[in-house]
Amino acid sequence: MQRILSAALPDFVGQPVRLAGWIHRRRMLKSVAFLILRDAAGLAQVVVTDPAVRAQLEHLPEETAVAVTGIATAQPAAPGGVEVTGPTITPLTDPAAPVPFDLYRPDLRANLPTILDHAPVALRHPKLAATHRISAAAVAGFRETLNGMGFVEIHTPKIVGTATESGANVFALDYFGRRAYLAQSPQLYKQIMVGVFEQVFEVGPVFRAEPSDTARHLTAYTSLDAELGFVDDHRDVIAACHATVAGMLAAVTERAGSAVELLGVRMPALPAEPVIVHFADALEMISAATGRDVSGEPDLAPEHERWLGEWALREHGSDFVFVEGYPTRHRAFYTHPDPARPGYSRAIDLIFRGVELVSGGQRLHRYGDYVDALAERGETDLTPYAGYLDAMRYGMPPHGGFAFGLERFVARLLDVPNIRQVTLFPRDLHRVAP
Ligand code: AMO
Repeated sequence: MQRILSAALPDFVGQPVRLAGWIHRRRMLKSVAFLILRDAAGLAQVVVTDPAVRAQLEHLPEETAVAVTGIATAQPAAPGGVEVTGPTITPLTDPAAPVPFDLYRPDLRANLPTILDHAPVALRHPKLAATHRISAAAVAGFRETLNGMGFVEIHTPKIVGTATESGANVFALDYFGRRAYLAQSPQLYKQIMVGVFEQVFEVGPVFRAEPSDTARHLTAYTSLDAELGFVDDHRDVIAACHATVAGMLAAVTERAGSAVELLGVRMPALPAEPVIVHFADALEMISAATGRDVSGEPDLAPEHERWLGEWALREHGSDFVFVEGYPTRHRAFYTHPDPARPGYSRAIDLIFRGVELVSGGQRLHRYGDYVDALAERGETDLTPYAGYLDAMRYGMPPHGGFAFGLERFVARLLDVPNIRQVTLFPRDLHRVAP
């Protein structure tokens, strides 16, 4: 008999069915036993009255993978209004070892290190699984939106010869006796590929040797990158990024609606027009509001980002705010300065609920400007950048782009305090397993 998923049971009332999944919970009552079966689509109730099947169930602990055949029977009290009666149970593997927590409870009652240590089984909890369904929907939305706008998906090397973001937090590796690095971002390659396709995007892992133990940093995360050519300035980048956020949120609602409901996710407010504030104005507002002069600061501190997040919600009804015009010398070498405001750049960040979610901006595109920008940062040996700079020598249009941290996006969306709570198998200062 063909297997069906639990969600399809209502279509088979009165007929024999075959389900397969995990034993989510057993409830052994006096005259009857209930087996709650969990599969990819949800839960199904199986009613056991036959003493022999009941005796078999006694020896099949929670999480054992089984197949169940029986009759789909209408039962208003069961999930989906249908249960399975008269079952035969076939174990599909050995009885499961005791699980360190009860996966059938509405919430996983264990602390974060225990959950992460036991991730392979903890992730089966419906709420943890729902978190990652939302993550998958967000990625699907990223892809759909950019594909719809004519961007081409690319896949760039993760083993690279040069650091892209800064020399400090890069993992070095021994590459057949030579020094190589794990890619901190696809930055240089996505820019090069603008010279081929005009508009590109990539979804992939990136690596940061972050020595700090914070609730929003990982040493490996999923970067959602985009880059587009023939821009007028960074405002075109903001428009593309804003449309992408809208597409990601729509995809989460459409593709992961039941996960959103199960987790009680408060979907964020995103106005039709992006809220944009200049870096200098942001510092001025923060100084005025807090009574502490922060006007000379090179960057936004986490508490400043929090303040801006609250301001955007209060003043503009938006959970998102773009900050433009960060000081040039504190951004990466490829940052395009703002010709109208010396010292300031066309770099942007997007703050989501008070935390930086996206970085990006317009890039330099003339070869000579790169030589100068690298020299200003003490990099006079251009050999490591040779391939990249070739793209600039052979006619690169004005361009720009942006990158999201996927885990940051999901953490803010779900309003959880620690990024590790929404990361499948987090990597940090202390953790490389499981
Ligand atoms: P940046 O280094 O700011 O920019 O990274 C972009 C976004 O990635 C996320 N992020 C992280 N998430 C988890 N753990 C980390 N250690 C971590 N570091 C960064 C954040 C951040 O906003 N090449 C540029 C992007 C561009 O200009 O297109 C870059 O990588 O959400």
